[in-house]
Amino acid sequence: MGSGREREDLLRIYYFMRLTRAMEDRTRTLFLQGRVVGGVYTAQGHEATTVGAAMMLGEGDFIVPQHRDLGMHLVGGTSPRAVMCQWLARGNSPTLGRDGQLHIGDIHHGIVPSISMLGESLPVACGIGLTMKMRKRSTLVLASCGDGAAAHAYGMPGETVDGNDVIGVMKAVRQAVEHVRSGKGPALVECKTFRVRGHSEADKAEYVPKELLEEWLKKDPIKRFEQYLTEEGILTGARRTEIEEKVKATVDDAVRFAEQSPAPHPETVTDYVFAPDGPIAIIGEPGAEDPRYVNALDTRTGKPFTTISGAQAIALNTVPEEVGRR
Ligand SMILES: Cc1ncc(C[n+]2csc(CCOP(=O)(O)OP(=O)(O)O)c2C)c(N)n1
Repeated sequence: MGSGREREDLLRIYYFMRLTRAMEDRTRTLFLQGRVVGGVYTAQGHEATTVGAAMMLGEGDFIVPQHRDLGMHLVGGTSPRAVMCQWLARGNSPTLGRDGQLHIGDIHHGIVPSISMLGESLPVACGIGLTMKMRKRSTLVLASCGDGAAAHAYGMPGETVDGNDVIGVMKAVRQAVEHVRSGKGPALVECKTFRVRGHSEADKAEYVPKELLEEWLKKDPIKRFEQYLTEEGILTGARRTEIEEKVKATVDDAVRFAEQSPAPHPETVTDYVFAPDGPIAIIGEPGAEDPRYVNALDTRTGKPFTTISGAQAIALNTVPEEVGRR
C-alpha cells in the first residue's frame, strides 16, 4: 500500500497515537501517586481524532484545542518533556509552572492554551483568523470543541465522520483544510468518538452503561489502526516493538526531565499577570458617551488607539508576528 514515504507517514501517525495514549497512561499513575498538580482530564479513545486532525495542518497554522486534545499538542510540536513539565507544574513548562494539565498551550508552536469555558475555542479561532487576514497571511486555524458546542446554525459546510478511524478523520479534515485554504470560508468536521474513561481521573464513570463502554472499547482507534497497518503489511512485529520502545523511552525521559525541573520560584508569582509597564489601556475615552474598548486610550502615548495602526492595535491583544506552528 502506497509509497515508502506514505508508509512511513502512517507509521508516524501510529507513533503519535501510541505516544498520546502512553503519556496519558503515565500521568494517571503519577496522579494516583499524588505527583500531578490539579486534575487530570484524559481522552482514551480520542487519539484518531486529535492526531488525525492535527496531522492535516501545515507550517504556521494555529490550533485552538480543548481540554482533551493532547494528541494535537504533541503533533503540533509541544515536546513530551514540555507536556510533562506542565502536568507536574514545573517552572519550565509552556505556562512557566502556572496552572496544571488543563490549560496547556504553547504559542511558540501556534497552540493556544485550552480555555475552560467550553465553546470559547471558536471565537478565539475567529479572532486569530481575522488577525491573520488583516496581516494578509494565509494561515489556517483548527479549533476543537465538544458535541455540545457544535451546531448546523453556524451555516458552514460540515461532515460527520467516525472519530475512531484515523484515516477517515484525516480525509475529512484534509477536505475541510482545502475548502478553507481556497478562501471559501470555515468548515466543520464532527468526529463521532467516545471517551472510555471518566471526566477526570477522580471520576470512575460508573454512570456509563457497561455495554456501551464495552462497545466502544472494541472500537479502540489505536487497535483499529494497528490492525489496518498490519494487514497492509506496513506494521511488522519488529517495527511495532521499535515504536513501542521509542514511546516508552520518550515518556520515561519526559517524566525524568519534569521531575528534575524546578517549580516556579515564588518571587515570580506575579510575573506575566500584569503588563510590565503598567496598564496599556483604560477603558473609555474621557467624556465618551459610549465607553467601549474601541475608545480605549493607549496610556503609553495618551492617545486613542485609533491614532495607531489597526495592525498595532490588534497586536496588543494577540500573538507576536513571528510565532507559528512547528
Ligand atoms: C460554558 C461551560 N459550561 C459548562 C462547563 C463545565 N464542563 C466542563 S467539561 C464539561 C463536559 C463537556 O462535554 P464535551 O464538550 O462533550 O467534552 P467531554 O468533556 O465530554 O470530552 C462541562 C459541562 C464549562 N467548562 N464551560
